[in-house]
Amino acid sequence: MLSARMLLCAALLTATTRAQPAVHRIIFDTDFALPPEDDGLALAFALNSPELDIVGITTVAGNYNVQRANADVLRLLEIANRTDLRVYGGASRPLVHQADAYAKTHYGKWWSTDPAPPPAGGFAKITVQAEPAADFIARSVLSAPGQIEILAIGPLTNIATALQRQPAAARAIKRVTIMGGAIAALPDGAGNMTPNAEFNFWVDPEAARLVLRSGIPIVLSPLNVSRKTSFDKRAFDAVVASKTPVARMIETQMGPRFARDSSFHPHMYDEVAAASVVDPTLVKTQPMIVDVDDHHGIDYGASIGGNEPWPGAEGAARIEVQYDIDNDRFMRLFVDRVARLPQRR
Ligand SMILES: [Ca+2]
Repeated sequence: MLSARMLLCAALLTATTRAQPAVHRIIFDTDFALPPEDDGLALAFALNSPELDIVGITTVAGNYNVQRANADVLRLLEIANRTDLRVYGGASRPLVHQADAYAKTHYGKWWSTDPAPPPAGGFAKITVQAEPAADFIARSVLSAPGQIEILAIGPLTNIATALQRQPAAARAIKRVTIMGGAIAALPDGAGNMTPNAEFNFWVDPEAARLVLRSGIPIVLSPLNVSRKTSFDKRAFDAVVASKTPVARMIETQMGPRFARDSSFHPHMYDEVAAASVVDPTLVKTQPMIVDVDDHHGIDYGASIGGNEPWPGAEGAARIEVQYDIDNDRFMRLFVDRVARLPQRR
């Protein structure tokens, strides 16, 4: 029979456990570039969020090529004194998508073969791991089934490649939170690369379709919710005032832009996806069937979401789609976290 003292101890232990934030073991999959790119701000946020245990960072071509993603992310880890984290170089090209004249004259340098320019402060001394990103993803999730999530904030090439090489990985991944897509059936659902296609999905439509159809539990953070947010001068000033090494880098990278135009207020994309893992109550989601058009026609890369199955979407999966955000609370959390001094774990 349990004594009163033992029951009290058990109650205290339960209360202590409840007070701790839930820790998410995540792989941070990114078409990285330093701020003003959103991946840079999202990683600055993630590094200072005790709810996130980053088990590895994987890079992919998207905003720029993978050489630049590697150089910039390694540099941010040095600035943030987080060289304990490992970076795995990923896909330099989408699964199928070939760069054409449209790709080369519109946003994105995923197709470029240029060497990476030196990031702010010069190239980092640390380097990427020898293991390719897709192999790291598959190995990690298969060695800890049901425990590891992926925060996917670039084209989904690495995850799709991991699933092609190791199909069993789909059942081992706990969840993927994706910044990608735009849902026309919800408000603010236009594309930003073509009239209907969002950039990450458009760069690698075949990968996006494969991952969305994989059966992995997925939360989608589409353009619809990004368009309700912005990183304005007030938020910038609050981050800069902390004078941490990361804040000084953000000031160097973004200060001239805000100095030219104090009304500059870029939307927040990857930052929303990251914050929604830390605090899911920041966003509202609804279940929808979402699929991606991989026909090389006028809607290549467009995501389509519906409440019920429709012809052509056979095999598409029902996922959680973010459609609204408490922007004031999100911004408070974002600024608070980015302005902290990074801590090694
Ligand atoms: Ca990104």
